[in-house]
Amino acid sequence: THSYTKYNNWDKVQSWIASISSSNPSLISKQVIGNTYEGRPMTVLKLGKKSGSTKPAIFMDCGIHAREWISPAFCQWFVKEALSTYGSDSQMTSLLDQMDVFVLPVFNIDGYDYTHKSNRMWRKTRSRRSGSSCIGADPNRNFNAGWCTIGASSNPCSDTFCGYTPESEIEAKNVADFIRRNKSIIKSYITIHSYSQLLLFPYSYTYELAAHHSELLKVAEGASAALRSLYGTRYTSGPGATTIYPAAGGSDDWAYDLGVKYSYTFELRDTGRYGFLLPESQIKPTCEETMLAVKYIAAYVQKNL
Ligand code: 0X9
Ligand code: ZN
Ligand code: ZN
Repeated sequence: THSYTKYNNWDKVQSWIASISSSNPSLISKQVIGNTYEGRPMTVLKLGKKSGSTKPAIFMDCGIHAREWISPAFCQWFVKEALSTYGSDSQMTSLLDQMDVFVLPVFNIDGYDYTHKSNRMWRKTRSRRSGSSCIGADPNRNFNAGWCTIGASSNPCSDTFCGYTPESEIEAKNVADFIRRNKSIIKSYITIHSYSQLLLFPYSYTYELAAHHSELLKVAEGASAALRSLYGTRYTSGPGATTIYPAAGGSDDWAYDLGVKYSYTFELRDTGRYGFLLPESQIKPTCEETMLAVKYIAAYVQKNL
């Protein structure tokens, strides 16, 4: 049975997606944006009060990397909190009245399933190509943003394999197609990873500063301060290239260059004690503090529509 304070496997997340979207039809709907390599449906949840006109939106994904289990846990938490606080929390109410939030609870479903069944430390997709016995590519090296020029490998056996071409991974293509299709309404792209306690923004494929660097930094610092206000958890903010490492082909840089200005990558708890194996006892505090940061970004985006 599904629990917000446990790491749910894909079967549990899938049935949760079905039940949560049918239980709240006035605030949530779902759409399949394509299937994974192994044929699992990628379902995007749309949160927002129905409105006559087209609303601006935020897109958030979790679980690009299979082993980062706190990430899908956060997307599930976010959906629950959005639904349960709409109508009582003035910020959430105003957000969902004015905007839609698209949530992809697990991006790399095949990999996530594999970490539950076979190899807890798997990172990549699970795609196969004739000519190599190694499986999968790094979805966060497979986007068309300085693709495979730095911090990525062209070796199919590497954990940071960039893939055979940009969007060779069907999961990356499905997400990129969805964002391209909805480009005129998507004002912010938020992608959730772990671990290191960082709030990153473009660029990671180059050391050049983004055109909106100062504003992106200001918002990231505000979001980090909001996060820290709950339990004192410290985050570092900055451009990916200098704050974590240079790495091309990421979804954040790709979305930004497409025109989605407020593009952020979260690296959630912790700083290495448990790393990817963050205990379930930390799911609730991690999600509660991260909610404050995501809501801070959302409020800023909303104010600047
Ligand atoms: O390397 C990554 O993809 C991310 N770190 S992780 O440990 N979760 O793998 C950081 C992504 C930062 N953004 C880009 N490199 N574009
Ligand atoms: Zn990651
Ligand atoms: Zn809460």
